[in-house]
Amino acid sequence: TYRPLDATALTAHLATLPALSARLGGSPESWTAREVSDGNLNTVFIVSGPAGSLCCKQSLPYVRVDPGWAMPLERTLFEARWMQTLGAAVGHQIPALLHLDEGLFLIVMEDLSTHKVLRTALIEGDAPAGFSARIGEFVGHAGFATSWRARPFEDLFALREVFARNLSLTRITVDLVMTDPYRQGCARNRWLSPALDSDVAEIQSDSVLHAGVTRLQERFLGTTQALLHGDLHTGSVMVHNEDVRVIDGEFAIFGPLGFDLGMFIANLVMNGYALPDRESWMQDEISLLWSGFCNAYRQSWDGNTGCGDVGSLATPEETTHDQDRFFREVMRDCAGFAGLELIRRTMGFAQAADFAAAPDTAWEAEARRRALHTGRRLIVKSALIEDIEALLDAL
Ligand code: SR1
Ligand code: MG
Repeated sequence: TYRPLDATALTAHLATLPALSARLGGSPESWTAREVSDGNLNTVFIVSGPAGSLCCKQSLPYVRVDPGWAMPLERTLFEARWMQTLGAAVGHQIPALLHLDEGLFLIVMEDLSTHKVLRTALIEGDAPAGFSARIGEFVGHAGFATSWRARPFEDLFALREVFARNLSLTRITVDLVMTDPYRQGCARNRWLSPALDSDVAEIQSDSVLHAGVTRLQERFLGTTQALLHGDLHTGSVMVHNEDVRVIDGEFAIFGPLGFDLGMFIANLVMNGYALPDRESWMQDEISLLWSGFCNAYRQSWDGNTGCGDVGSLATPEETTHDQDRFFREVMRDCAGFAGLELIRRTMGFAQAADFAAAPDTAWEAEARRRALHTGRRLIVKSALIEDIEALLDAL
């Protein structure tokens, strides 16, 4: 039966589970549980014992940072399904799932306390250069493995049905990312100061921009290219030297790959705008993300020996041509979704913490203004942004 677990109740619950108790070692009296909740939605505890530690994540019946906002509990079930679905393709890039309790809406996974949240590392200036290549590979391998190219379509359609039920969190994305910021008077919007009033007013009255946003809504809800992470910002990645892990797959949904890539890029861009001397570093990371993605996806495509059951009719030359067409389409989506993320993290409900790390308030206001204007440009011009050079020019 569901009940929110505090540290004491969680420890007592783990003591009833022999496999997890063995991982912790010793007796339950020797265990410690420390709350490390950091995201907007759930509670997270690290439980440590003499032999090891566990990360325990539980849904609350509301949004953790806004308890007046009711939220169904099912999200941890979708996160567990996301981990199970991706295990074969990218298991080394996500935490190991150790236990799922469907009644308590509790998942227990590998503790990554040796790692640091990428957003924190970026703000503190100690992110290991090149992490974006690993994220690109993750999106490429996971994206191919959950596409019609890699699986019999009967299996794929069954998987799509599972994630098509991830309604509550998809509603959050549709509202917070691609609707609210463009609505005048929406109570969930907020921005730094009156210095941005006129920039926000432009965003909310720009019919060319709104037509671009509508096209992206159509792409997000009408495309089933692959199973997305669905919330791939820099707070959903943990790094420790060369080890780069993607966490928090609770927003998983089938959609266009450019959604994940664009969201990640936008969060790099905001860090690059907020902190001094980051721009060439930021461009290098974005290039690595894109080449990592293309190489991984192309490699899986070239090496695909008929796991999917649709026979290829293409010659090698035609396949290369088809791949190039595919990557141009992903890049157009990527540019547009990066634009949506820039705008919503600057004036929407869930903002990027990077801005507050700017050297002073004038710098922060300018960084935010740049994010809004770049976001608009990316959305409006996305149809023309078909390769990495065009994307970097637009940034
Ligand atoms: C109410 S949830 C707000 C945001 O936090 C999550 O991480 C997603 O980015 C969501 O849009
Ligand atoms: Mg999250």
